[in-house]
This record gives sequence, C-alpha cells and structure tokens, in this order.
Amino acid sequence: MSQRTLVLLKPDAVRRSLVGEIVGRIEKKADWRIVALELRTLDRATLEQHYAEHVGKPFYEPLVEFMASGPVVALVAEGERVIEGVRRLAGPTDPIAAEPGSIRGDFGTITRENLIHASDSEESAERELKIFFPGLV
Ligand code: 3AN
Repeated sequence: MSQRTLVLLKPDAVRRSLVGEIVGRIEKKADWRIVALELRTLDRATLEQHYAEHVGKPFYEPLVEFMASGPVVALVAEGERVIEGVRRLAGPTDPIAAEPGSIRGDFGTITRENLIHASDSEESAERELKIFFPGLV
C-alpha cells in the first residue's frame, strides 16, 4: 500500500550535518521516493499546530524552543508502507533505548534532540502533510 509520510530532520540533525546520512537511509529503501524537501526555520505557530497533542506536557515548551532553534529539513517520503517504515528506521523516542542501526540509536543521546520526526499513523500523516506542504498534490 503506497503512502506518504511527513518527516522533519530536527535542528540537531541539521547542525550536526547528518542530513545526507538520514535522507540517504530513507532514499535507499527500495521504491521509496522523496516527493518534497525543503530547509526551513519553523515559526511558533506552525510548531504549536504540529505538536498540539503535547500542549501542557513538561517537555512541551523546551521542545518547541528546540524545534525553533535552527533550520529543519521538512520532507515528504512516498512508497510502500512508508509511515511504519520510517518510524522503524528512526527507532523509539528515547535514543538510548533505540537499537543501534536505527537513526536515533546510531546518532542520538537525549530524548528531546532525537534527530527526526516521522508521522506515526495515516491520520497523523494526513494532518501533518497539510500543515507543512499544503500545496502538494
Ligand atoms: P516520537 O517523535 O517518537 O513520536 P512523541 O511524539 O511522543 O515522540 O514526542 C514528540 C517529541 O517530543 C519527541 N520527538 C521528542 O523530541 C520530544 N519528547 C517526547 N518525550 C519527551 C520526554 N520525555 N522528554 C523530552 N522530550 C520529549
């Protein structure tokens, strides 16, 4: 089943020059494609919309601040079961718990700066794609 997912390479990934490495892992999966990609600095309004489910949690404010601290790479990947697949490539939220071989497991240490966001379901993907790439057909 071909799907689309919204991926953000977070400011830590951009600062640490890991964009090529991470995009490469996504690109190398057979038949997955990047159909949109842009370097951009996110404003607070966009982040509040994106992280609406986390409002009020203790990590919310520092998360929004971190996500606005520098440019991110926003991209749309398309292909067979890409929503579940990119989540598997990323690994779980805590990078120390993430398996070596996953993006977070290979490059991350602390939970906030865990390098990558990827939509976690078809509903999230639909919602997030509208926020970040409203014009994409
Ligand atoms: P994931 O990105 O793995 O789906 P979410 O949606 O639960 O994780 O959390 C969104 C983001 O919030 C994470 N990528 C991470 O940057 C941050 N975050 C989540 N839980 C924590 C936590 N306990 N402490 C600090 N930051 C957190």
